Amino acid sequence: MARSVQTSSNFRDALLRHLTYTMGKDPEHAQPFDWRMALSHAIRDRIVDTWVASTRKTYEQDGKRVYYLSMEFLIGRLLEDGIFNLEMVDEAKEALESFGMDMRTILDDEPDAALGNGGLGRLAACFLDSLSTIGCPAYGYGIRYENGLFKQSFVDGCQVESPETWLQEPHPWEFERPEVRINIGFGGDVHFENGKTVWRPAEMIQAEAFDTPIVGWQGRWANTLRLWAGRAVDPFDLDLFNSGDFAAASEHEALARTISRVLYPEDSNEAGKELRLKQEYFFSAASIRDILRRFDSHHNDLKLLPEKIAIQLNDTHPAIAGPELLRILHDERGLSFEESLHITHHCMNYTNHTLLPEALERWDERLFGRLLPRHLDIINRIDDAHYKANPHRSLSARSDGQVKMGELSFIMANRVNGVSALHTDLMKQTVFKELNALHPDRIVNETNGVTPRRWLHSCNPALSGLITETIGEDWIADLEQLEKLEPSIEDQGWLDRFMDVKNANKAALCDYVAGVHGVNLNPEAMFDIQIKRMHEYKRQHLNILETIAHWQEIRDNPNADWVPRVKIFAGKAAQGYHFAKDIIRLINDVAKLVNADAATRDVLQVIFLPNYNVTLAERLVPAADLSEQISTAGKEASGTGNMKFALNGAPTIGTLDGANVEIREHVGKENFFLFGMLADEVMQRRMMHDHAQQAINADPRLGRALEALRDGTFSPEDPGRYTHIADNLTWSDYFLVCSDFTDYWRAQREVDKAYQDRKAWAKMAALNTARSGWFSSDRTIHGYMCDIWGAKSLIP
Ligand code: NBG
Repeated sequence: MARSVQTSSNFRDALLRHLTYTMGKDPEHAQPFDWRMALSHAIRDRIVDTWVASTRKTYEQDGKRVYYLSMEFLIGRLLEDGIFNLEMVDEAKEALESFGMDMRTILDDEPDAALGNGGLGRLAACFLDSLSTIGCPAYGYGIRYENGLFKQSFVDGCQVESPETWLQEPHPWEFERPEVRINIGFGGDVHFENGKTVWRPAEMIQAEAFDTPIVGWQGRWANTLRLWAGRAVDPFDLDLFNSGDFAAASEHEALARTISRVLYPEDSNEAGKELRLKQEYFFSAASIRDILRRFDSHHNDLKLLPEKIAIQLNDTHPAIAGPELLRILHDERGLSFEESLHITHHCMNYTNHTLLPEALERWDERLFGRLLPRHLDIINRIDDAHYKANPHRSLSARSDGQVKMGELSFIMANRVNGVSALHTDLMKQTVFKELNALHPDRIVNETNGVTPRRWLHSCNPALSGLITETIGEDWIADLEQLEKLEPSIEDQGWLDRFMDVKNANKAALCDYVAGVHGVNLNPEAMFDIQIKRMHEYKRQHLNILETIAHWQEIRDNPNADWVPRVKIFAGKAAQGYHFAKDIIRLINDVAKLVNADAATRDVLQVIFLPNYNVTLAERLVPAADLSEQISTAGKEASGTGNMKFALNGAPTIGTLDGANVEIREHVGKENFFLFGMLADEVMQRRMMHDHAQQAINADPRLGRALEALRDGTFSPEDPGRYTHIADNLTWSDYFLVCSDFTDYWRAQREVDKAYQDRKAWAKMAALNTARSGWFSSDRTIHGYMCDIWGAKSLIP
């Protein structure tokens, strides 16, 4: 007791010290920003102690280090995460309250670090959390985007993008490392001199390192996230300045900085292709140099490299790291090509995150050769060596004037993995069929997971508290212990408490939406939520079409016993993806009409919340009753939102796609609302030329909903606005919205029926929580460590 009083007064002192000496403020005049910075620094000090100890231990033990190269790290806010991981919630709260400050206000002042698009980037962030919790020595390497992904707002229901400004205020979590600056070359030509190949780049940009410590559960270990920022080698030209050309004098710096300015949405179009390739090489090459420098500081035999390091390529974006490592080993360190290839191969692994052909990176050979002439030669040699070893192969990493990064990554990698059981199987049958036949042991599956610290313990403290009270707190680092909740689920008193938590979370969301958006949601209604990037394969349009049909049905028969629902959407569309933007606008237009309809608004509300990000997800996931995971089967590699919802007690309505398959197996088929075609049925159905018309003819509800798009019901001021969506669904419908509509409708009515029996529903929701323990990213990381990296935990 005495000790805890002692530590909290120590922490209060630390807070005051940072407010005074780091921020230069007096408590009397400090703003929430000053308090947030002071609190962040006080928490950061504790993290740094762990960080320094972890780094020391890693050097002492000289174990294998894991390097996770990723174009995206969607880490979100860090202050609350740090406080929870260090178990300092009460201390921080008390310290702030002693100065009359409310902790929630301070936490909500932090901007969301939006350094990613969606699942791929968030997965990387969950992995960092798990690597630190497990104590596996690891580094995340990425780009310090000054503006991240755009901010989304709506004007007349349309998505409008503006730059994200998370770095405009000082960012307390990073440490600038001006001493770690690496020159990265582009362009130029390749010479042969004194028996050696030499690449003479025409342009140089400096990569400067910024480190963020990532602390694990209970502060036992911390790893590093190292992000690279673009800097000019020669930032300021004094001669130009003195000659009066002030703008040109700093042009170098401005150009160099553009390389780490924005993140391109992965499914955007041609725009910025060259800059994107430059970004990929920029951070991959800086990371490889840094990895070798660290290796060299303690070893002098490059043959040891595969024993000491494992590099994970998060999708193909960092694939150029392979040829870069090979180039350094061969051209600069003088190893033979074969030996360099052998070493590189045993260091590299590749995770595939999508089977969508348009998302598999391919680069025009001319562009590639212009920016990276030596790498193009090396890729040729890698591909030739593969051909020599496999003379019957028909594929190649270079064809039709393109460099194919998927094939290249597969050929270079020691292990290739998919992110759910179904996705890994489909990889073997489709995109990598031939390569899998040649290398049958290379592909492994590592089903995705999410960190229970952020996605339950910290985002849903009331549920976390109930769980801990019931089974103790070990579940936080060993999520499968949630199984121990099952006996309590038989106890009605416990189930009531479980639902009280859900209802309180829903009420909190209602307050937030009313406060920020001025919309009053009905907290008694079922909260039905679809939040993810906007994409046709994810089928937000299937959801809104069903909503329209449902609304029409309610209007036909307003006095029937309807189950009240609130349909919640959130998600960003890539700037250049017009169809996805039109779906956003449609949802907003439907919301406008439906929410104003006196005949239906008590039982149906629709809302699209702007600027979806990690922070918004943390509000929505705990408040969900129903999780929408309705992609066309075969298209969603895994999904991770699906896991977050199930873990927080929201059953899924979904197709047999991605990790939904495994979620259903774990939670039990009676606790999952399944609908839709299977992946092979999808392929069959697509062969029918009139699949959509047949589906429309067979289901008058679908026909009527499409008609409402055509007749301007939702856009009377511009009746033709949604005709193209109706036409697309009627005449092409690649993602089979129409063919799955009828079964989706059926499943939704089953959901209604189930929700009416509140006791049975509570049980289903609680079973989703109790049986989702397998979807922890700790389990996933243990899988990577054992099947792919051969890495070990250094926590005793
Ligand atoms: C996404 C998939 C998701 C998957 C995440 C993480 C890309 C390219 N892929 O289904 O669409 O959950 O990766 O693996 O962002």
